[in-house]
Amino acid sequence: MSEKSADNSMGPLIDKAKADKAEICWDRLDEQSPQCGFGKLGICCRICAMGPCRIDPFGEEADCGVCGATADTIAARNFARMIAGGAAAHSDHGRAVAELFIAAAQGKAPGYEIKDEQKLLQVAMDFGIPVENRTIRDIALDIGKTALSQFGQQEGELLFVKKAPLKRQAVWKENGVTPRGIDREIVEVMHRTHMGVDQDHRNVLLQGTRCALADGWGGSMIGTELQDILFGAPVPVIGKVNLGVLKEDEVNIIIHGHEPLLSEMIVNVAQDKEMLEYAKTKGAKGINLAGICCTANELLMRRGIPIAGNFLQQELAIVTGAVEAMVVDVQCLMQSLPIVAQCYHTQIITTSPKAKIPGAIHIEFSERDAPGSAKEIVRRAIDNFPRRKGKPNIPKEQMDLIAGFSHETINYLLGGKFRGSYRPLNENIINGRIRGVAGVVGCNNPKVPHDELHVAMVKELIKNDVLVLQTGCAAIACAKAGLLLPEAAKQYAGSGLAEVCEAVGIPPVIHMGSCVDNSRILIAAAAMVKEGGLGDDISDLPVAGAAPEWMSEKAISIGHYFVASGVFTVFGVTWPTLGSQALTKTLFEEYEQTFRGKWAFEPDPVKAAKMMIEHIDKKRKALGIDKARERVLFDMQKRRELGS
Ligand code: SF4
Ligand code: MSK
Repeated sequence: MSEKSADNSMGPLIDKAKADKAEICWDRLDEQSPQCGFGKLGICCRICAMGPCRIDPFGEEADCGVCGATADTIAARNFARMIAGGAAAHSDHGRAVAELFIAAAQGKAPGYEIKDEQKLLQVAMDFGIPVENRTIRDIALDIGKTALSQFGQQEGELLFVKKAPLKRQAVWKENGVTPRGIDREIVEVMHRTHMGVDQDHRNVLLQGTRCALADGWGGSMIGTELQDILFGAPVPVIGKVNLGVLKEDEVNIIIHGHEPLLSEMIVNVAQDKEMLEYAKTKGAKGINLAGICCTANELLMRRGIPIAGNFLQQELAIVTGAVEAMVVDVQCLMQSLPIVAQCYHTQIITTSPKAKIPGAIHIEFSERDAPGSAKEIVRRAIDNFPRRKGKPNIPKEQMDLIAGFSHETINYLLGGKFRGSYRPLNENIINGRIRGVAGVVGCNNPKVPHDELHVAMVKELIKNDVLVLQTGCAAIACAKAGLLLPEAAKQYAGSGLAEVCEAVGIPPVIHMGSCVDNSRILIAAAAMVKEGGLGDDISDLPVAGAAPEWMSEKAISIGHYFVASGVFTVFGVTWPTLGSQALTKTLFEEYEQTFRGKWAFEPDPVKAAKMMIEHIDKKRKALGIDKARERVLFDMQKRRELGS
């Protein structure tokens, strides 16, 4: 095992990259080290030309910027801007889905259609759109237009806010953070963090909070719900994960990024007989698609497409020498991809007008002719197959996993088709077989050993009977370690959780999708509250959240909307407000009073898991169900009840 990664496929490829003189992110991290201490602590500011300014964390030199801004103000502005960046990324993804959705409903997007009518009717109900005696297309058009209007809405409340428990909605109202419109909240963060505007760190953070909520209960939720209608709500699917899914004798196309809009079409085209025949003329036995990052999660869940890897594997996939084309859309794309690709034969193809990279080929996705763009891309990849430089070096590592647990699936799996409900989950939490639920999500970061923290944290949680929900690169990390299989329950989970997993036939670690799909976790939490028996707010639930290897602004936005929704959330690696004691206290302590959720920072994943378990136990005690857990005994009668 390499010190850089817990994944055995990585060490030899990192060595190969060195031998091939392909510079990868760990080399660049070395070149960047030591990194700026002021930046790490969140107390440097360059938002006006009187600066850049930096605050001495020890109070010996400058204690404010040229304009008088203190460390608290600067750190709060930086933190709020991180939220705005993350919320913008998720929400602009949601907007792109809404736009495609409208075009599909109008019949102007060839190749796309409404796949999930049941979910369409559900979302129509959420939006208050009439459905009686109307065609699916008419309803869809209204849904698309209503969703799109949420971005530019100026007053009132976002429609999905109503999906939160009433008590949670009241907390938001009391604190003046109910999101009005998605774009409005992002713009207001940018305004209030401009030089010389909001200079009270608590007030800056409140707007950051409203912006994060506009992401979780707005932009991200719109992205998830509309993608489900357009491409089908995920159902459990068996898949494969890790670089071993690449095939030596086939054309390998990697799809990387976040928006599944074009890649859904690439999946169709790659299965086309004409394309398969064409691939054969170039000496390939077939066309093999595999994903990286969240586009991978989207395509695995809905189409069973294998996952080649997570964030830190994007460059190494190219280093295998087996990838004919890497097709990227938006977010988490390293600018180095075309440079690494120069050492091999891989073509990097950008597809979004919002994300071009020097050195890449640009084939723009247009909803008016998505099959055309997809064909051009697949053809290019096939043409590139004979240009491989020698025998590829594909690692043997690959693992099976089960993915595709949407809120709807969990409901069905737990309650059955005719009595779909979260009742069995709540009951098993109340009787103590399941101690609590944890969301472990987020990225990789080369500052910490790749995947190691995810796996260590999740193992500690399931060992202690905590059911784990995952999205993003965290889900991919644990899938590679074999934790997303039902068998993992027996091997790694505590006896209570293992019993439940065995009875229901689920893994102890549940894959719920991509980064925007963290909104599914919000909906699951709201459903647990609605089911009853576990309090009347998300903050009453024995649940916790974490991102042990985070790196992106999106992770901060996600973490903050979980905290503002009442969830204790702990991040690893580094924490961006440590230069301001006051702001850190607001996030780590005061938010527990106001929002009944709070942040914590703990780089050790096992210690962080223990903090989550402690929090879960505190909530169990407050609910009066801590005794039930002590009494759990798994006699034959109990086993029978569990299986019934
Ligand atoms: Fe410096 Fe204030 Fe300008 Fe920031 S806004 S760069 S702290 S003068
Ligand atoms: S892809 S945001 S590295 S999870 Fe969603 Fe992975 Fe983080 Fe990107």
